[in-house]
Amino acid sequence: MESASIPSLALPVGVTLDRYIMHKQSSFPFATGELSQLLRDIALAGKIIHREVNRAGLIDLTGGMGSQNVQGESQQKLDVIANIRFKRALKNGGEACAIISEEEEDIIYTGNQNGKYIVAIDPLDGSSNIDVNVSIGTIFSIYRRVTPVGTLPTMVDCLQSGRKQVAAGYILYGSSTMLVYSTGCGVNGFTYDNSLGEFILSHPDITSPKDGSIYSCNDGNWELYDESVKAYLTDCRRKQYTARYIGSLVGDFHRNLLKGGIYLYPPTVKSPQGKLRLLYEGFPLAFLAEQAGCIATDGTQPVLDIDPHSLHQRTPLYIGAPVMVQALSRMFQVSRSKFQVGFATSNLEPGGLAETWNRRAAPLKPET
Ligand code: AFP
Repeated sequence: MESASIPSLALPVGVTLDRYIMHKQSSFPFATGELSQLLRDIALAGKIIHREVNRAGLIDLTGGMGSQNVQGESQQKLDVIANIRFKRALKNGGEACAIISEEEEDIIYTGNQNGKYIVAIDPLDGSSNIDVNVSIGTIFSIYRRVTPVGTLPTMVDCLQSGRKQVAAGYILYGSSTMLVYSTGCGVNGFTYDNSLGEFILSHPDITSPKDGSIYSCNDGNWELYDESVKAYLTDCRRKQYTARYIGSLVGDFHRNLLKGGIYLYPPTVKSPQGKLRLLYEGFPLAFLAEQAGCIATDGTQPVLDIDPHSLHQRTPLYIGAPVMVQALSRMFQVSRSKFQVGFATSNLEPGGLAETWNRRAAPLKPET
């Protein structure tokens, strides 16, 4: 029998991701294990990216490719590598019939027409931070296909409501590598143990604080923000909240999830629909946020209620602690009622309503 002092000499390692996934699967009597396998495929690719990210500076993996992705953003070598790694893992796994990736314009057919699932993925988000050793991440979202198994998946499978996600998560390559995911029954976080090569449950049942004092946005865009966003941010400054912004959505979201805060990426005149992508940034993070007790809105409606109409659709994103997001939403409401028109992001386009409001709101010039 172990004496009372022995366990402290050999502390238990904890629950591995694999065991956790299997355990969760056993609580669904009709589960086939395919979603579990899909999550394990993603975790495996994540381990490989972890390895590449960690030695990037040593084996010439930093820097740009000299090419652009479908968004017109310059591709980093690791963007391309991560895309290949995830595609390969998902194709070889066999559970996914199609992939939507930030790096590719069209639906990627895996060749597994019997696969039940669709995966939307940003293989490496925040990649402009790679060269300077700042946190980056992978974001993923999983849907069950709606067209019959055995046929070629279509746009109908790929453009489903965010509420139809069966799982979503991210891998954060930061001071440690973490995988955080939800299948709709809470959010759990696993930290990668390099020596074991395993993700270990470190953050069970993540619940985010209801309120917070961190706000995260690109202050350099201030002049391009709508008046209600400026009013909210001014209030954050007045309250002496803490400004924190990495420029890696996963890192910014993760910090605020754990500590309590709000992340804002509003539409600007430059990006009238917002900069972030709905399918592989907005939807998965909104799914996790709601699961952890947070709110995600585009300024008019919950992000998960947005109707997707294209693979690389963009969205404004305000996400985080409910008290903070509600305070911001009140500012939007005031602004809407002031102008007595519905607020839509298309209104920010040149010639759109916002431009008209601004013209109307400008101080009247003397007649003569
Ligand atoms: P990259 O992957 O091209 O670096 O884009 C990352 C991102 O979409 C998101 O992760 C950041 O929050 C956001 O862009 C930062 O963008 P700004 O530089 O416009 O603040």
